[in-house]
Amino acid sequence: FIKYNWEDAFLLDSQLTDEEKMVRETAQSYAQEHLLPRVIQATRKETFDTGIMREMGARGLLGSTIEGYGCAGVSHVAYGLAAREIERVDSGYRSAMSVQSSLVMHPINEFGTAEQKEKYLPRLATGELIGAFGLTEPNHGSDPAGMETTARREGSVYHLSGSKMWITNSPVADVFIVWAKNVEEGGKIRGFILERNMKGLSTPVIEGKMALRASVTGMIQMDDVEVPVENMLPGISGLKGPFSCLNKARYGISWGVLGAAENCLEVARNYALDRKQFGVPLARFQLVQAKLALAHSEIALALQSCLRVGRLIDEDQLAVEMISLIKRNSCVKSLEISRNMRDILGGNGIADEFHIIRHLNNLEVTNTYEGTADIHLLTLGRAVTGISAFAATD
Ligand code: TGC
Ligand code: FAD
Repeated sequence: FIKYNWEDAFLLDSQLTDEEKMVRETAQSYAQEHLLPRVIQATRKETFDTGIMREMGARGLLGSTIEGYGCAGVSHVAYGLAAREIERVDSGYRSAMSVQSSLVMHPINEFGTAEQKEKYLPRLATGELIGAFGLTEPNHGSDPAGMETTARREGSVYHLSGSKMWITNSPVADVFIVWAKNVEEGGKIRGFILERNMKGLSTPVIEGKMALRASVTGMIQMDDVEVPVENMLPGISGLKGPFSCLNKARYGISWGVLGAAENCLEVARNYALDRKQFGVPLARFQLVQAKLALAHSEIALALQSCLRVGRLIDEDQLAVEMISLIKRNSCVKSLEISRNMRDILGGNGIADEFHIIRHLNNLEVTNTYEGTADIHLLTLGRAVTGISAFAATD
């Protein structure tokens, strides 16, 4: 037998290529040296430093799975490993990377024209341009099929009207991928590329979030915004468009939240070894060990599942339900882990200098965005039974 390494239970390291390890190390050193020192103040003040996008771009972390246009062209496993390292510091920073990579660059790369790709991808890859993705609306979150935003063509422009809610990066974005119902196609959903300077577009900040405070969130309000016809994404129509982007982003979240959970475990373990009560370290108590051992087990199992799905994506063998399975599992387990690790710190567990309470609050959001835990459960329920239970009329 080999000696058990609790920090790498199933020898994940040995299943990675040299390139994947290199990407992980790049993301890890960037996150620890440049993001960690900023995160407490950013969270207290609810600010997002847009320079972070250029810093990520300089390290090849934006649109990293895309070939060409200045992107790194690495595997999906490498992308997942990078998400894990960034989110080890904060889910909000991983959000910024995910949105840019999976929700803005990916649809342009997959569904855009050659001109759209040339125009936007190189500058999104460096972080010179910041992107946002508008699907959710005030009246339609889990059911985007009901969206009310419309696009109405008149000559060489589409007129877009409607509003998008809870949009990561929208107040600081230069480019917006907005999904709207095209009136001339009987309400078929289409994707449009909007730019900051378009008349009728505004992006108010949503203030007072008690989670993901190091990420900026806002609305996209469109009051008859004129969008040139060449800014429509021609390669996709219907909900498949936004959902294809979500597959990628949800996959990244599945890895990312485990980084946050690992950080909670690391902090709680160190604390339990140092802190004494009843004359012995907290780590001596069976109830504390149980919490640490369970957290460790769930993280190890979840990492293997993410690795497996990443390999299947790279082999073109993905079924979308696999993403629902790992997105929900990683998010639900990480949230539970963060709660249990916070408990081990007692009163100190609510102090931001120990990081866990910030992760815990962030993990409430990761459980909700990109499809709530229950929506993914229903997706799996549909796969198991063949019966859709999303709507009362299903
Ligand atoms: P349904 O009838 O199941 O499907 C409609 C069409 O879409 C296709 N499809 C998919 N295609 C690709 N990938 C997937 N995962 C797909 N899921 C479905 C499907 O084949 C069908 O195509 P077609 O050609 O037959 O028309 O759709 P439904 O209306 O019944 O909805 C199902 C449901 C509830 C699962 C879906 O609406 C859903 O996933 N709701 C959750 C909404 C959501 O995730 N919103 C995320 C907003 S973006 C965000 O949160 C970003 S956070 C960013 C950050 O900061 O990190
Ligand atoms: P609702 O859909 O109203 O759901 C409320 C509750 O009802 C949930 O518990 C849900 O599980 C439950 N529920 C709903 N339908 C069913 C059902 N059929 N059966 C059982 N239970 C059900 N969106 C974007 O488009 N772009 C972004 O960049 C983005 N960033 C975000 C950033 C943050 C910080 C947050 C909080 C959200 C962001 N979102 C974004 C929106 C996010 O995707 C939605 O919040 C999410 O999809 C849930 O929608 P909702 O908030 O409208 O909740």
